[in-house]
Amino acid sequence: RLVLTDLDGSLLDHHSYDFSPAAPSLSRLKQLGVPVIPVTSKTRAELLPLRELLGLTGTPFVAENGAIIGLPPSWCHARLDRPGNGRDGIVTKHAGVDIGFIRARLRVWRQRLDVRFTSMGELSVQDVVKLTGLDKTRAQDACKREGSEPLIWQDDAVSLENFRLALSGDGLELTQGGRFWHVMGRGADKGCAVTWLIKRFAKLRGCTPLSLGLGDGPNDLTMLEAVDQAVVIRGCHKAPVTPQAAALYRTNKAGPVGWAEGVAYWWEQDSRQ
Ligand code: 2M8
Ligand code: MG
Ligand code: MG
Repeated sequence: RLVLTDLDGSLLDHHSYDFSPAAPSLSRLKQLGVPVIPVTSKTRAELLPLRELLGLTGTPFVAENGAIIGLPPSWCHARLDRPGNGRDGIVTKHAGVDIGFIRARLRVWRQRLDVRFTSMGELSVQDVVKLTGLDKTRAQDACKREGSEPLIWQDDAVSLENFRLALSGDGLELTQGGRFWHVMGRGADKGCAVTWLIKRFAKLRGCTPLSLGLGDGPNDLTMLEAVDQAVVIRGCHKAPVTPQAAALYRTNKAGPVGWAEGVAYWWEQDSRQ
C-alpha cells in the first residue's frame, strides 16, 4: 500500500495548518509500514521542516504541484539515480520548467493580453503572510519557487481563459489551489509525479502497490485519477472537485478530520474483502 496526499486543506487545516486530528491515523499507517507521501503545491524549502513535523522523513515528497520530486536514499535506485547531496541524501528530480522561464512568460502575457494578476514573486513576505496566514519564516520558504508560480487572479473569467490559452502555447499550464492559481510546466502535474512514484515503488519492491490518494482542490484531480482509491476531502471551492476515478469517496468533514475519515473508509473497505 501507498498513500499519496495533498497537504493544504487535506492533511493540514486550510486556515491553521494544524494536522493533529489526522495524527492518530498517520501514526497507524507508519506502524503498518505504509509510506505516506506528501504531494503538494508547497516548495522544497517549505517541505523540509514539514516532513520532520509530520514524521515523514523516510518517504519521498512531491513539491510545487509535481515540478519537484524528492527521493530519500531508500527510494533511490543504484543504476537510475545519481547519489543525493546534502546530509539527508535526498535526490531531487526536476520534472517541470524553470521558474525563470515561467516568470518571464508571465510578464510577456500580462502586457500583451492586458490582464491583471499578481504573482508570488511580486509579493512581499508581509503580503504572503497576510494572504496565507503562514508565519514569516514559512512565508519566506513559500516564496522560494523552483518550478511553479502561484498567482492571485485580479481579472475576469474570460480573460483567464485567454491567459490559459496563451500559456499553453509556451508549454505552461494553470491549475487551481486553495487560494492561488499556479502556473507550471505541462506534464509536471501531481498525476504525473504520482504515476512516476508508483512505478518507482514497483521497480524497487517488485510489486505494484495499492495506491490511495487524498486531496481537496482542482490541482489534485490528476493525482486522484492516477491512484486506485481516491478521497475528495470536503474543501473550500464552490464547484465540486470531480475526478474520473473508479473508486471514489467524498468526506463529510473538511481538512485533517476529513483526512482521517477518508483513510478509515478505505481501511474498512479493504478489511471487508
Ligand atoms: C500556496 O498553495 C496553496 C495550495 O492549495 C494555494 O494555492 O492556496 C503555495 O504558495 C504554497 O507554497 C503555500 O504554502 C500555500 C499556503 O497556503 O499557498
Ligand atoms: Mg489542497
Ligand atoms: Mg495543495
